Amino acid sequence: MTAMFCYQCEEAARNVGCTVRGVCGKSPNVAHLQDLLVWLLKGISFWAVRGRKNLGVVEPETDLFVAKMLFATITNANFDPDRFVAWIEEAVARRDALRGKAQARCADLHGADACSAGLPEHATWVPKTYDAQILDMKGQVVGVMADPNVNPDIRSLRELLVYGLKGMAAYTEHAYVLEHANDDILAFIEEALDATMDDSLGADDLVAMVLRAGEVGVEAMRLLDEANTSSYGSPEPTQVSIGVRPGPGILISGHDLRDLEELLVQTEGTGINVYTHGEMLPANAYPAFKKHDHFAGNYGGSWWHQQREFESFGGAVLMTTNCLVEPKKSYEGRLFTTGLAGWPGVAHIADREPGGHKDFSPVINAALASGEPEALEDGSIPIGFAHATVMSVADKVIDAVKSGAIKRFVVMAGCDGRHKSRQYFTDVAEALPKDHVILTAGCAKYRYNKLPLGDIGGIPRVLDAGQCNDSYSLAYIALQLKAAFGLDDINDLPISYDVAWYEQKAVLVLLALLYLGVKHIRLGPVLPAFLSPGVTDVLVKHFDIKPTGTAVEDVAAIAMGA
Ligand code: SF4
Ligand code: SF3
Repeated sequence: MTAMFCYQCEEAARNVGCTVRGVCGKSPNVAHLQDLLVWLLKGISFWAVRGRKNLGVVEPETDLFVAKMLFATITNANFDPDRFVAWIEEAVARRDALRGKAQARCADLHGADACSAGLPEHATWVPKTYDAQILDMKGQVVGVMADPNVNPDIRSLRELLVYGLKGMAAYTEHAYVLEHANDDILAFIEEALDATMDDSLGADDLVAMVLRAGEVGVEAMRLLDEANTSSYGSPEPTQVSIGVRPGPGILISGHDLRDLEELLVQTEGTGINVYTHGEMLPANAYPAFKKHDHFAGNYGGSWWHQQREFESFGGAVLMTTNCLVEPKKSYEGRLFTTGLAGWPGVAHIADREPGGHKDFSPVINAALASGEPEALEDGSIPIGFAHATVMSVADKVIDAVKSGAIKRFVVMAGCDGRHKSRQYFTDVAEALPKDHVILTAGCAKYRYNKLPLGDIGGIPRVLDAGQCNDSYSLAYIALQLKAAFGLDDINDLPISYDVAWYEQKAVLVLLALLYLGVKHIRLGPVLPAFLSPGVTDVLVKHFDIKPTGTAVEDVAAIAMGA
């Protein structure tokens, strides 16, 4: 197997790139297949953009397929080469169906010769066979470093855009699963993918496209927020149990709320308790889920603790999305994936048919045949501070700010990860002055959500808005406070940003914040490897982005309003 190159997440080896095997566990084979799939998605986009703009040819199912496939290549979602081979075959078939329609329409309008000249390879390439090794070889020459002569800043901006689009695709796919659609988002994803293959675009054009990705990203997050809250109600302040109950259990992780809904219905009356893990924790605050008596609370911490915690859980485990870690033999037989998640050899629950539901009976049977969860801790933690809750006490919050009881908010949203340096976020949370309130979303919260940080006049000092998928709440709260205080500039709010990143949804959240004009963001534990020195300079110059420093220095600066 020859070298791979991937630097899309915070764990990129040596903060340069993974070249032997992903730190995440991604094999070179899967890395090459993912590179080939993304390249083919650019080929689909080539035809989708031209079909949509000039020819009246639109294939909505293929547009959604592009988003799903970008989501499938997000860090820690899918490691199964067989699934990628099948998706590559589907990508070629969809691209060529779109190409056929677009070229036929073009020929009608302009003559056949005008529609088949000068086509780029990604718009036309077809493999001789769908053999994994053949596809692997092609993947090796179409990845990030395929053309060594590309200007490093151009490469950096193209990849920044692709990773932001992966995050956007994930949010959008979640909304579509709940039957909330905005085809303009899918059209933008294709327009931007197509732009990454356009050599006529310079750095300024790509910076503009990156900021548009932030703008469309806000809409994608709003759409998902609407999908979640209209389906399951607005999250409400909730004390979630972190202990265990007697009896068999299913642990559900990832971000897909519809999977949880169907699992809760199908486990009703079976004697099985359903617990959340990692990013599913915020589901405990939704009225539609809380009404199930066997919805038992949260078990364990963030994604990277899963090998130890899935083992001690003892029951069946269902991963609905990222972040999946290589399973240990001790629980591999009771682990299931569904949706776009996958690991070779791990049982996969098939998608629902239109109008139907998934069949979780294999998960239920595995739970009934397995042991009971071993308690890791007990007590409860507060969650459910999404925008509706926070804005329902807006007067109290505004009064607290005006009276000085709350001096500052610190947005500490984002991801968690394995690096020891992430202790920084725990240290910051502990050291912040007692009149500072943390606003969080995403699994970054596990670095401090069990600390006794107290409250300010009944307002908890950690306001947990939910999953990384709920980051919209934080932007919404900031915009509402800006209006309430009559400010022109969002940066005049008493809010500091100390964001933890790991995967590509956090990249999209960052782009959304930049689009909203937020400056002075601290980003850690390290700046992304895919930012070239030139692109980093642009971000520093225009947005004053900076890497996290030491906890002591940063807390001192935050307390001074920086
Ligand atoms: Fe490395 Fe992250 Fe890519 Fe995995 S996703 S191969 S850890 S850069
Ligand atoms: Fe975490 Fe994988 Fe959602 Fe990125 S890192 S927040 S799960």
